[in-house]
Amino acid sequence: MTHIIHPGPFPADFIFGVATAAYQIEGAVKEDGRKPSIWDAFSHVPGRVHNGDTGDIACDHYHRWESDLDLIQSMHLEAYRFSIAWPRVIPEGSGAVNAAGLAFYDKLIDGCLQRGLKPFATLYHWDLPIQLQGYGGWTNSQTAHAFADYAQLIARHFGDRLASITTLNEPWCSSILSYLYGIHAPGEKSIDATIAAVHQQHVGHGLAVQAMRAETTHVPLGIALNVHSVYPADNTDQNIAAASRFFDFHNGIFLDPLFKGHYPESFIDALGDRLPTGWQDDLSTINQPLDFWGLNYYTPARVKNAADANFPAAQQLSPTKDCEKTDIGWEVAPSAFSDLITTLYANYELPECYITENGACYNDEPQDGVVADGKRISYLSTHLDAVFKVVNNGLPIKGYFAWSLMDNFEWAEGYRMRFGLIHIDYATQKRTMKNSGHWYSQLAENHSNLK
Ligand code: IFM
Repeated sequence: MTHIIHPGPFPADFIFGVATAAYQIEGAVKEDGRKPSIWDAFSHVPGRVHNGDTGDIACDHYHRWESDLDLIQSMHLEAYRFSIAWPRVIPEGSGAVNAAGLAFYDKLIDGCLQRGLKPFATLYHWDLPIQLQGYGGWTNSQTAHAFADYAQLIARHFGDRLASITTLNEPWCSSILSYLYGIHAPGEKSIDATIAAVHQQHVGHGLAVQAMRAETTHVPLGIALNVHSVYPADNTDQNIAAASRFFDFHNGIFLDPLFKGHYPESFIDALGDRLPTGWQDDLSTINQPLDFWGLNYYTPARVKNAADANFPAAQQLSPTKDCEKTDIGWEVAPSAFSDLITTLYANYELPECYITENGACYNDEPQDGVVADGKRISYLSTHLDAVFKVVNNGLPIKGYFAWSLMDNFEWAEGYRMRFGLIHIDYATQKRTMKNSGHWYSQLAENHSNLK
């Protein structure tokens, strides 16, 4: 169903941008001293990624960054959110710094500034240096400390030129999806490893914020969370209780320690004995004041009670046959987006927010040079309208980053799932602006005329 509306006008200081992540676009995985990350290893294991796809070449952005930045500039956008590949700048995770890695991001950041784009950097979008996985990856507190050292280096080297630094992107994915469901690298399926990873990522975030604040007071610091908007499958007491547990276990275990300084009681009751020894002493490190937080939203979770579900006795349902879905099978529900933001601000003391990711997978291909992706325009316009509504209600949402600038390596789905505003022909690396890209550019241009 195509339904296009014209959201806004947004406040003049609202920022429109696009987002990407290093492993999904850069390629050049063996160049200039970069060493492997867990995703290099994982994607090369047969059966882990659809079609055996890897990020070896991806969008070849490492070599095409200048023309890619030109494209963003041509879209009248104000900001570019990208991630820094930890294994490019500290190839073994800790220890020796790779000057060529820093030089790449020097060029990228300066290239943004020269084009009037605010650089929003993310430190960790899942490409953990593989050396650290050898010691247990995020299950080991050593990784949290290595992350803080890496963060300090980035703040020292780039801090005065960055518009913001996000510590972790979607720690739910790099713990639960990666250590419990085994879908993302490193592909484990262990409840103990999951809980250790959740906790050590929190510690890494807290230590990183402290280390970066010691380097610079200038750059705003935050974290990006993919908080689920959770609905019970129906109004039975059992399913309402399941939805509440699901919220605690999938959202609360991230939001509560970060913004309230403790884990949800239900989580501690059920699984607290599996947290690393001395976890209580880490809570004040985790609960750092932040300048902003990022919300990544795509789709709601509808859940029902299921006694045999491993985590946490609640089961997420697949979207029903008749509901509107994107090509990856995710339900389209813009009202869940505004409900979620409203609920979160009612229940947590949250700082200013950027929508650090929102977008849709539609796999339209070019025909005569045109990608007619009307469904993506519909998705973006209705979701931006949801953001506009909460901004109008006085909630401090300061900007919106469409996911994604261009089609890219969609993790376990490989290249078959396309989220870009720009189409990539992977055989030739030709970029084609989709109709959604033109639509978003127009929106950004109209907005920039307000300034
Ligand atoms: O592509 C991912 C991104 O890396 C993290 N957030 C969700 C996107 C779509 O699945």
